[in-house]
Amino acid sequence: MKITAARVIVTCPGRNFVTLKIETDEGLIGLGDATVNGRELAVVSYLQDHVIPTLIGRDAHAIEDTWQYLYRGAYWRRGPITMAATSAVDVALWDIKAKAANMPLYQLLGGRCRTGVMCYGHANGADIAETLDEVARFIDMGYLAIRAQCGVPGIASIYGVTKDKLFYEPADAAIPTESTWSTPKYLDHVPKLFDAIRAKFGFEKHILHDVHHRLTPIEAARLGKSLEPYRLFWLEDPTPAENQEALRWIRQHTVTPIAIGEVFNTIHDCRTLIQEGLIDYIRTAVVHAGGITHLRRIASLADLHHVRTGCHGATDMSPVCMGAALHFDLSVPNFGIQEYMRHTTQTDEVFPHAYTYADGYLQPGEAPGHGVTIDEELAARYPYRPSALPVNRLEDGTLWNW
Ligand code: KDG
Ligand code: MG
Repeated sequence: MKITAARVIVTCPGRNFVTLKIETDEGLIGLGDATVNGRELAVVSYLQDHVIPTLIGRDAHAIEDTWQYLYRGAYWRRGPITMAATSAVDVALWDIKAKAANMPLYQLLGGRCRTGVMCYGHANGADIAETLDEVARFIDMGYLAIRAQCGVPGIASIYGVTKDKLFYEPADAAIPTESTWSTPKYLDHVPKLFDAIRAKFGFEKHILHDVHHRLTPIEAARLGKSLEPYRLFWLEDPTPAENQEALRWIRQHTVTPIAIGEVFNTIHDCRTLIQEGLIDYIRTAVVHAGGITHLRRIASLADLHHVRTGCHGATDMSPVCMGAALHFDLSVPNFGIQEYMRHTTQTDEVFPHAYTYADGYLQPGEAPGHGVTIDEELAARYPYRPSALPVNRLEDGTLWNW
């Protein structure tokens, strides 16, 4: 089966998405997500100018060889743009292969390892009382695991907390907006949130929290220690992890489980973390870490070291990424949890999908392929809108991690 055409579709049904569509001489088509939040057009160019011309005429079944061709063959390995483009091709080809086999993708990946994919939703509130209300709402929706984020007194705006509830859309302006950050205020407030959550709801539900790369290792160690009584499922992105060795500090001080990796692109970004047992969950996403092919490699390494998966699933992972992730989640032995920040109705309409949510679990569905399609006519009604992620400054104006 030969690849006859490939095209990039950019659409903004509430937020920007970049989708690769690959066509074959047997009439089968495949879709892959290539969205990099705030840098969408860089991936469009990478695909259109450098990848698509090399795909035409290739064997659509040769997934591993194509992956190696795009990774080794580029000479310039790794990086979010290269790996998102590679991922889009990889996922589109897995979609095609599974359609050719007339099977849902998870069957090609070894079949089900579990009955469903446990997911977590986002409870966020301006203050502790509002966050508690949101946690209650997710419990009512059947969630078994809930991420809790809360405004901090004295900080005007904070990562994860907005007026929107089921979806959170941080890329809010063409030129990045700026927010202010205070580590001391945050560190004093956060334990109060989890104290209130456990006091009100007990310990039955899994509770998670995202630090969004804001702390130094020793500050993160202090936070992990102070949250131990509340038994978090995970503490996410406590520090930026370009410096993987820094995670040793956190590990030496706390038994709060650590999750990291949503901005990682390859196995090399998490090799030290996994091999030295410095983390508990690896959060690499299908779209940003080289597709199903590379994510399975990361999961296999992680499995050797008792590290489980926890794929990134914010709104900027398109439904195509979410669909593919669910087949991966169902089929890897060391699955941990899947993030599920819902998409807007417009996004769901542009990307009809087979996956469903019920009672705390997601199912990828039984449609052949990954089960996500695109309504191109509808997509064309939502043109690209430049949107950048915010930046963050300390109270004295020093640029900090957002
Ligand atoms: O593009 C950035 C978002 O995906 C990110 O801010 C969301 O941290 C995030 C999460 O855990 O969902
Ligand atoms: Mg995160």
